[in-house]
Amino acid sequence: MVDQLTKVRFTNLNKIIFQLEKIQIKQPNLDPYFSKRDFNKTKEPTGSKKNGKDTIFVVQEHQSRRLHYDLRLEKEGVLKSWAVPKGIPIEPNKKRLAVEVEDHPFEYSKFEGNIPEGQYGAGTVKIWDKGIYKVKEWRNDLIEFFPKGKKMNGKYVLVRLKKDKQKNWLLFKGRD
Ligand SMILES: [Mn+2]
Repeated sequence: MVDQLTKVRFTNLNKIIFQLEKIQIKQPNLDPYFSKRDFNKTKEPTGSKKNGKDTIFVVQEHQSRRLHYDLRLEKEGVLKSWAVPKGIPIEPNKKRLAVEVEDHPFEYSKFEGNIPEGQYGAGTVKIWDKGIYKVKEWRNDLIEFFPKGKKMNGKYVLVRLKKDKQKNWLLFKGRD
């Protein structure tokens, strides 16, 4: 016989499991990265070994079907990534669409080269800028960060567009 107290305990346990599942979903997850690629064919990195203490960023110029620039910010052992079709704004107040894409392994920050025809993102990848960065704020819908690169320098802001698909953000350079 299930008494009232047991029922309450089960309900609470389910709530806790639900919360844990939600937390897990928020953890960086490289499954989408691995599932999109055939590593017998592409030389893209599979490793996530971090070297150095600083938190790094990279922008990769990716000439695939359409030229775009991939902005990647290291967070919790992986690279949070956005594809920026029109490139990284260098001057304040120029807003650029940045489409959130799958997390990439840390070692992708060093990748340059060719992705073979027929593979996901086929084309060439070149590092456009890289360096370290500091975060002022990282929320679900707003990221304020300060990259120190050769081209990307000073205050930058990413804002998630709510009306759109949740993957669309705006990237702009703030006034320092
Ligand atoms: Mn890309």
